[in-house]
Amino acid sequence: MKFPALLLFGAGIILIGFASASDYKNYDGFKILEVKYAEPRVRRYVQEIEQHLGFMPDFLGENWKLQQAHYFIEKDSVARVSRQLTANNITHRMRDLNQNIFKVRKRRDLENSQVTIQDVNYRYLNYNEQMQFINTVAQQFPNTVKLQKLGNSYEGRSITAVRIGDDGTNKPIVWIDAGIHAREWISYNVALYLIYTIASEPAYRDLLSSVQLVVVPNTNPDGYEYSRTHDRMWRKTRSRFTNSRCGGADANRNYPFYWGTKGVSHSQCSEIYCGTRAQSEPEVLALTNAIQREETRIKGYIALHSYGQEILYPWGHTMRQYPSDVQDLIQVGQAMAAAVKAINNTEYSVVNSGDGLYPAAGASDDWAKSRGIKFSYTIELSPIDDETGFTLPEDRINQVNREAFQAIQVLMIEVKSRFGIPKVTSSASASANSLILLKRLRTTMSRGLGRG
Ligand code: 0X9
Ligand code: ZN
Repeated sequence: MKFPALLLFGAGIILIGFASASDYKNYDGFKILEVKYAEPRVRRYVQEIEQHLGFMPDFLGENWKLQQAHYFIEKDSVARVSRQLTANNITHRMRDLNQNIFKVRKRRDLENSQVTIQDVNYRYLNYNEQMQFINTVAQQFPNTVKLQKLGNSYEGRSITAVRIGDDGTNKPIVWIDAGIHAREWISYNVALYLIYTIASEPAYRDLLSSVQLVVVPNTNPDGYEYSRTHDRMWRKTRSRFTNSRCGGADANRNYPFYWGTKGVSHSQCSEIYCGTRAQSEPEVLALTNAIQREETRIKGYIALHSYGQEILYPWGHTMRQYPSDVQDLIQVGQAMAAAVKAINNTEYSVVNSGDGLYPAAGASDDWAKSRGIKFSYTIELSPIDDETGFTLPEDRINQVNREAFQAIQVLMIEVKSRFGIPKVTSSASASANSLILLKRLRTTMSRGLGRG
């Protein structure tokens, strides 16, 4: 750690420093490849980039407003990739990395002090802090919040689900999970903010009386810790394989639906390595087992990822194939996007995950849909641009938390109105509140549809 400084912050003393390049894996010479795909010819090229380059470059995200795709190119491949693109008449830029993403503010772990919602809104937390936070929330709201262990990660960390509004009845469930990709840090904060807000604010009690929420705030704890301490760009799990110099599998290629087919790699060193077999990753096995145990009740599913500001709906394992109820998925997706926009004008685009820049099989959203979960999505959170990418500055966390919360609330309201068991509420104000929420949903939905 370089330039440590002792600062007084609130009641506690916090050590702040900056991770120096030597703390993290060195990415000197690596570039961000930016391809503008507005032209149909270039878009087709980008969709088939693997065949053209002979390998699948590490996709970072896309800026759909500027119609740019971003890839992370290894130092030794930069010249060759650039030559190939030029030979194919593909205009592109090889940009330097924003070194700020490697200068993540590191604080002394606050294990002995309480992690608060302020922390969730203004800084990235380590895994222990995340777990400490959900424990505190469970203690604070014992009637509303229960913790459930789903299993262990490869390195033995607990994968914990937070069940909110589980009163033993058969209410429909909305399931949210976060951070299957280790480097997509904002997703963890969004999940923790959701847990706290739904559990603590009386305004959501009525919603919770009809819909249960299950949130898994960290589905890849090993990968996340590794990304925090060793390699900022780490995406996969941390499984080790004998006789291989590379470890980890892309857990979002490891689900048992069209496993190992398109948009995956069978090479252990690839960022999109799909694992030795479907559910080879203990994290994926724990998640799929848990979901399957109550799949008939789960009506909504969202996997939180970053970045790109997109609400993706199935199918994503191939192109131009949609579930029979795709119109419902689009309609609710647009209602979610409209609710986000209403907060601060941030735009999310609702698109099919396979028709975008690349189909990818073995992802959680497709698998959830294949198990009969009607509203299944992947949300690529902010930012939209690659300038900060996976390291969204900490002062922007709060806004993304609030925006994503709106989207999830819309899904919960939709699940309530379609699948909720009608009941007479004891409190008049609770039902009035629910009516307001439903009315808001209808308005946002009609606005969303207007966007076309
Ligand atoms: O590629 C992924 O796993 C997701 N994008 S990310 O940049 N966060 O890695 C998108 C998954 C979309 N869903 C399917 N293709 N099924
Ligand atoms: Zn992701």
